[in-house]
Amino acid sequence: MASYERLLTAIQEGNFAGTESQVRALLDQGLSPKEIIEKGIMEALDIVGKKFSEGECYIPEMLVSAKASQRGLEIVKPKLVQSGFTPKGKIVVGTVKGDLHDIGKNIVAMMLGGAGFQVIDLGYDVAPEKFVETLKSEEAPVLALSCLITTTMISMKNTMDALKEAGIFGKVKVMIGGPPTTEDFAKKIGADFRGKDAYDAVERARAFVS
Ligand code: B12
Repeated sequence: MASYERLLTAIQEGNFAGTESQVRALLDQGLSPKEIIEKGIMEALDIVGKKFSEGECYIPEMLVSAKASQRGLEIVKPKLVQSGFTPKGKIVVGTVKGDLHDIGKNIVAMMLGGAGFQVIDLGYDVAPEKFVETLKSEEAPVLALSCLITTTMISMKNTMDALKEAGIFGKVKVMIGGPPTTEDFAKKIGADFRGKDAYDAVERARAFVS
């Protein structure tokens, strides 16, 4: 019998097979992908993050937990995306330069994809110029930026500056997210919105393109 407790343990232990089987079994039990992501995957990473802060675990443990989470996410992804909608618009998504954290960004990208947007995911450690180049070549009206470390917030500002230099500031709607970001920070760098989670991202993307 699958349970959130078992999923939390599997992710914390970096047990890939256990993570996959718990996620599959929770889906079979009728639990929603949204709930599995929130109560299972994100909760487990929160626990790992707290342990890391308190010196109870180190980067290798954090990394295997992150990889286990990604395996779990791959399993829920088709369920999120399968509802079958017409594309609602293009959104360029990425984690900013210097930052390798991509789990939250992947969830945001997945949810946007699931909500019918055409997502162009540039991955992590993305340079400002790359965002600009892609926004231009794809003629995408929305940009979603993620960052997890306080020291990489500056890359969000640099990306906004690059939009200004390229003459597309104001023409592209920009949303930002990730724990160190705030609404004040968004205002300061000229972003249109700061979202707290992937649901905020979807809601705001809908408003941006409507
Ligand atoms: C997993 C992890 C790693 C993995 C990342 C693997 C990967 N592929 O992502 C590895 C091991 C590589 C790693 C490395 C490091 N990490 Co790390 N990591 C974490 C950990 C445990 C989980 C992060 C995570 O994935 N959370 C789950 C996701 C789902 O949440 P999320 O990203 O916040 O996303 C949600 C929302 O924020 C929001 N969101 C996110 N982006 C966006 C964008 C938009 C537009 C919107 C609207 C919403 C939105 O929606 C998401 C879903 O709802 C956190 C601790 C924590 N509790 O967060 C530390 C943490 C982020 N790491 C930290 C640190 C310090 C590091 C290192 C510097 C450690 C070191 N000394 O080397 C390196 C940095 C490497 C680098 N240059 O990036 C610190 C950051 C502290 C700070 N504030 O600056 C944390 C907070 C740990 C801690 N407590 O100290 N890390």
